[in-house]
Amino acid sequence: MSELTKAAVELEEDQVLNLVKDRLAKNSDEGLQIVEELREAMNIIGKRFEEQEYFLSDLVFAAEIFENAIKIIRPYLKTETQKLGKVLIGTVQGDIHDIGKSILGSLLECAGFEVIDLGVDQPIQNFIEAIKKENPDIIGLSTLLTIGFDSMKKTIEEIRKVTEKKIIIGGGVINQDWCDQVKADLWAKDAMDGVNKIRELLDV
Ligand code: B12
Repeated sequence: MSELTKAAVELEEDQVLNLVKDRLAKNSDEGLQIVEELREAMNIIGKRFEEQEYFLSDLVFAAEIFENAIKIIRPYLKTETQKLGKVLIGTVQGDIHDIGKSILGSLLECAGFEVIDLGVDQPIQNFIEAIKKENPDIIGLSTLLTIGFDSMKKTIEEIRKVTEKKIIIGGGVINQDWCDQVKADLWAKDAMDGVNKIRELLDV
């Protein structure tokens, strides 16, 4: 486990933010690697929560640390200036997990996509209205909760009635089996994989 992952798991905010700043000062290309190490910490924190070693308040604090770290990292992620296409993203209704989806949004923007981020806990109707208004090239849905399955499935069913644009999904619990069952077009294991798959799909 890296020093950064360890500090994040221990919820040592000052140490995490200082390590992030130091590493970026030494090597400005490390942004993605740092995100990955923080994500590893989140997985460990999630396991500790499951084992009742950490409480909900710890998850809230962990999320705050992660978000503050991302604020420092964001300017270091490479930004392309061309517009490759428009991506609509959001977390489905019933789920308030935000961090993974927002990282996807940041990486897409850095890669040169226009991103419309609806936010979390989004009712189907909000997706439908945004699709009609924005006419995105692709739609990305996120959930981290097992109980997000039904919500995601229904959201996809309704989106299919108004557009033929492709739907990509992601979030902690999602795998190929889940993707097949909710009838999404494809899934991504992490945000970078998502960006690559979206590029492939749109041929850009
Ligand atoms: C932080 C956190 C919270 C924070 C979220 C704060 C925020 N602003 O987002 C708070 C405290 C609010 C929270 C609440 C809850 N949480 Co929570 N949470 C977590 C935790 C520790 C980390 C999640 C995270 O941010 N990970 C880091 C990011 C970067 O990773 P990621 O989300 O997977 O995203 C990456 C990829 O999946 C992908 N991706 C994500 N979305 C998308 C979308 C697309 C289109 C694509 C292509 C890719 C993509 O890209 C990202 C970057 O690579 C996880 C543990 C874990 N292992 O994930 C539990 C976890 C997800 N939570 C869990 C639970 C149970 C809850 C609560 C129900 C707890 C409660 N009793 O109230 C509530 C849910 C409330 C609700 N209705 O949503 C469980 C879910 C279990 C399950 N399978 O259903 C987990 C797994 C913890 C556990 N092991 O028990 N949580």
